[in-house]
Amino acid sequence: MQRESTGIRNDWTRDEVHALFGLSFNDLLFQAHRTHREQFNPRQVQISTLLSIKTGACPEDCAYCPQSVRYETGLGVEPLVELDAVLEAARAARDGGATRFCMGAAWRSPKDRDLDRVIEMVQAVRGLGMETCLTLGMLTGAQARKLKDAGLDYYNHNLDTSPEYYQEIITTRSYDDRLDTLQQVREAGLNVCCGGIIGMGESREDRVGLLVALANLPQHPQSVPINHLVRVAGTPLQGAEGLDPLEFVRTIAVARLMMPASVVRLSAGRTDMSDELQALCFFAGANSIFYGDRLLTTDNPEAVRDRALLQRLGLSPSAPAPA
Ligand code: SAM
Ligand code: DTB
Ligand code: SF4
Repeated sequence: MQRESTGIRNDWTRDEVHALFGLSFNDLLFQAHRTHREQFNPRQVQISTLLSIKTGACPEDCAYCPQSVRYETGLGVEPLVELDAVLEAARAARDGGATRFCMGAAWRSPKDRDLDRVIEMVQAVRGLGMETCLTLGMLTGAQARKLKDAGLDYYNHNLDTSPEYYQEIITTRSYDDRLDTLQQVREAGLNVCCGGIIGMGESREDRVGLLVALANLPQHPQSVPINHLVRVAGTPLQGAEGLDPLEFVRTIAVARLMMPASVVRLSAGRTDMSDELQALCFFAGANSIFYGDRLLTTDNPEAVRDRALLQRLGLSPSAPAPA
């Protein structure tokens, strides 16, 4: 377990976290930004690019997801992509300034045969000098160790929301399944990328519950993606009620205070955010983004817009961690 002497805690109570959310906006942002500066260079943002390596026809029923086979979202189904296509996309991402390449597959969990092909992709992308991240669904301990041995840097697996609200969003696997995969990934020695989605019609109590679940893991995830729901037509959440953007900023700020040394990623949903809102998120402690015109299947801001944004804010891409 982590120790309080390092300023890293994993014994947060929901009451404490409600108190943080309840601070005046200026007090919350001041505290979060101060913590951010103690831990990070506030002028640097880590940049990752995503590629969907297997798209659509997923058997799971995640209510937010355009890739579930259960919803009519008009998305084409694509089998596992060829290695050459992955390399080409990774090279373009690297040349555009990304330091990490994240590959996502619409699987409940990978088959061992598929994992071997994905491992070839990881090794090829590492050969370009980039960090690698995968998100492939649930993993066994043996699969997590195999990925670690192959040189994978990060594994993404999100808790998505609070344990209570989770059942409203996904019925085909449980919160405990998610926690189990996270344990396998952590114990294999991989860096953990784990966060959630905000704006799914959840209450503040659920946002508190998500952050408590993340911060009270035995070790804080090294990377914490905070996604804003992308409302995709055909999914059950297409009509989810909009969230006050300042509540989204508060969520980032509270994540920064609870997990001070973790990289907090301002993830999906930036296309609909103004530059000013994103600037507030960076001030509140976000220090990573996905860069490139696509996320997995939905749009991300165009690279040219992001370059201009970073320049306007005086932010620059951070170098990858030494291997
Ligand atoms: N199938 C694997 C899994 O679910 O673990 C990996 C791919 S899945 C698409 C990766 C993550 O994308 C999900 O955990 C979810 O947090 C995020 N995501 C999917 N659809 C989204 C949406 N419409 N808006 C925001 N985030 C979304
Ligand atoms: C994460 O938390 N967000 C990314 C990444 N991890 C894999 C995915 C966002 C997906 C948004 C919907 C889509 O493009 O399909
Ligand atoms: Fe499948 Fe992942 Fe989408 Fe859920 S989030 S439906 S597991 S691709």
